[in-house]
Amino acid sequence: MKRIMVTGSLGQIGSELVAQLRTLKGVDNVLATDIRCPEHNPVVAEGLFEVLDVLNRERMLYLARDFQADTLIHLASLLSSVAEDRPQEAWHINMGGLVNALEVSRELQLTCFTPSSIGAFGPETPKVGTPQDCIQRPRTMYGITKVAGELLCDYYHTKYGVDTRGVRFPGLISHETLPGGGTTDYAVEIFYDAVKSGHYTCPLGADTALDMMYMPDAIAAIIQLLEADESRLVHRNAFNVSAMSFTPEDIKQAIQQVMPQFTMDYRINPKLQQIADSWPDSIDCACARDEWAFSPKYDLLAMTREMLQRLQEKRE
Ligand code: AKB
Repeated sequence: MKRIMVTGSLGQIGSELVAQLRTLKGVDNVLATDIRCPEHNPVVAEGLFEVLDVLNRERMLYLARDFQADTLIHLASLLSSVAEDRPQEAWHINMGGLVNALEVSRELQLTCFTPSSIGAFGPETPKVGTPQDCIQRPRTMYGITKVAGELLCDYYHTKYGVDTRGVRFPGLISHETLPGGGTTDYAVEIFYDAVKSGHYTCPLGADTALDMMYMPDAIAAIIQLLEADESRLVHRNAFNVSAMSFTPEDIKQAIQQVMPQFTMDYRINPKLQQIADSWPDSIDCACARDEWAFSPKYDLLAMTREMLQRLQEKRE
């Protein structure tokens, strides 16, 4: 991985990934792209940037060829909650963007990384210790596009030899860029509200367990998988990755260990609750550990301490 082009680079993952890749690989070796302009994101705007609608395959091909990319990291996609509100648009963007990324990768022989999600699982999936390979059958449009995407990435590898790689991300928590339109967004919002007002109203029930990961571990996982020896990869796409599984009650208690005055109440959002209830409680990451040494560093308390400290520093 020497010259990397990133789609959706102004999103939650992209803004931190681009910064880290520029540090590791050099500013001129990372081309950030997004459908929006980067003026509100000085970190991404500091290096090479091009506006790109991922549905425009010709422009994606032109930019990748012109930049002489060897790796394409395709992040642009609608998340689970917003995809339930606009299912046809979600299908169009999530699948159309991915097909274009895979076609460009095929034509230019690029390594192609794209994330799947715990949303690729459904109510029939084993809920605890969810295996890498098991029944999926999601009930959300987001999940349907993620399962189809996983299969498509496998297909492009076996049919055309494209070096496709990917993970199933859990909810990602970060203090840099807010997520938008996800079911796990509550686990980010709670920190912002804790620092701002000392109180949070949670849209999910107290005992709704979901997998989560702190952003530095997510960024490390992407880079580690992209640099993993191809001969060790049995799965390639859609590796289960997670660093912790917690409920709203667990995260409340973790915040109270640092901020004893923090309070939380509940106003359940039925749409989000239904989506969350159809996802696993905790997934099994043995394949990621065995095939490319996935090993996240942050647990709930370490992440909570750092999130609160960073957000407090930003307010000062
Ligand atoms: C979402 O909630 O939609 C995402 C995800 C788990 O894929 N954060």
